[in-house]
Amino acid sequence: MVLLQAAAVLFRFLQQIPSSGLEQLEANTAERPAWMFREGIRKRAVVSKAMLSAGPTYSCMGGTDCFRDRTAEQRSPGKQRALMQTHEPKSCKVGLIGSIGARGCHCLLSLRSASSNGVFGALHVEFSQPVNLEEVARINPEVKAGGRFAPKDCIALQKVAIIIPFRNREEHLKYWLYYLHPILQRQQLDYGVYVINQDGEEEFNRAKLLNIGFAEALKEYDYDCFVFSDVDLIPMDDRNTYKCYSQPRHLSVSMDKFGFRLPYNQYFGGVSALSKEQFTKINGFPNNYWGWGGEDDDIYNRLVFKGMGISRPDAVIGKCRMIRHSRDRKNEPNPERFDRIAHTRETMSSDGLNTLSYKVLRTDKYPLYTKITVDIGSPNS
Ligand SMILES: [Mn+2]
Repeated sequence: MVLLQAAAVLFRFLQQIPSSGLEQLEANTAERPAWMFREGIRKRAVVSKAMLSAGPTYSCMGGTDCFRDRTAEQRSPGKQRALMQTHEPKSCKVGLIGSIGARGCHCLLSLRSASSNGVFGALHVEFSQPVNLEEVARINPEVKAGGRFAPKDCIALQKVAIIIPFRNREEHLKYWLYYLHPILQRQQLDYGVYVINQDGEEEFNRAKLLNIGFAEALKEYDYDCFVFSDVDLIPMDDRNTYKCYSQPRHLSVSMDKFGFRLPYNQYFGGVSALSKEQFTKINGFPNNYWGWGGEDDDIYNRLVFKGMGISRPDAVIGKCRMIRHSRDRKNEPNPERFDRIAHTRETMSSDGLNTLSYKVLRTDKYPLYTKITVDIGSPNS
């Protein structure tokens, strides 16, 4: 059904493309792999000299629809290159035809890095070498203090706060920063990285830390999308966009830990993305899941009870690695979790954003992330 709708959109889209060297795209649409329906429209095509000399163009129609042809950004004529055109409604004004550098159209996934380093898709992810954060900062000069980034040559489609619940996992965080900053920049997101550090020795409370991240990030910037990520999960494909969708998004669908498949259909743990609206609609996440487990199922229940469904990438794009670790001290399986999950419907309106209380102890702006250390109380407070 979704595929049919996507095909219909694609058909309408192709009807409107001006004849600017895109015949190849049109001629070969049948060969397009399924993932192309997910983020704009891309395909492999031979880039001709004519296409290169034409330069990158924006084509805007009727004042609302914008197509950006990035073909000419590819530097090597005659080679098989990714070719992309994307339909961005309501993002352009009439007559906006510019070159790269003009802040005209909204951002699309960039192919420039793909053409220069040959990587766009599957990524090699491993954890054998230690990471030096100064080096990571050096190779990511565009990332600003506190782990903020916005693309220079276009307007990002979404402002994304990435929230990482945290305690005593410095080594994992280094790997996360090392891998994710380049990916997120290639995805052309206007983003910030927030590490919410639980102070003290109480049982870990992942979901409450995520609520705090939502609240604190919004105090700093007008974010419209929130990606909630465990510190030890690294995507293995940069087409897995860390952004929000019309339905809440589950991103870590294909973890090595689970043999690259979902452990169960309702699984919503690991990495997820909710828009500001989706998050507030469910009153945020539960505040009283102390210790390991259950909070992700409670969140899933909340989404379902509010009539939402889960959006996911496919099992290839959704591949990710978890850094191997032993169970943390003070994060024992929560024995109350089964009972709590069974009562989400009754508890969700009185446990969440509207009952969130905590105290910020300190905020540190590091070059690659913002660390907010919080006192979140204890189970019986
Ligand atoms: Mn883990």
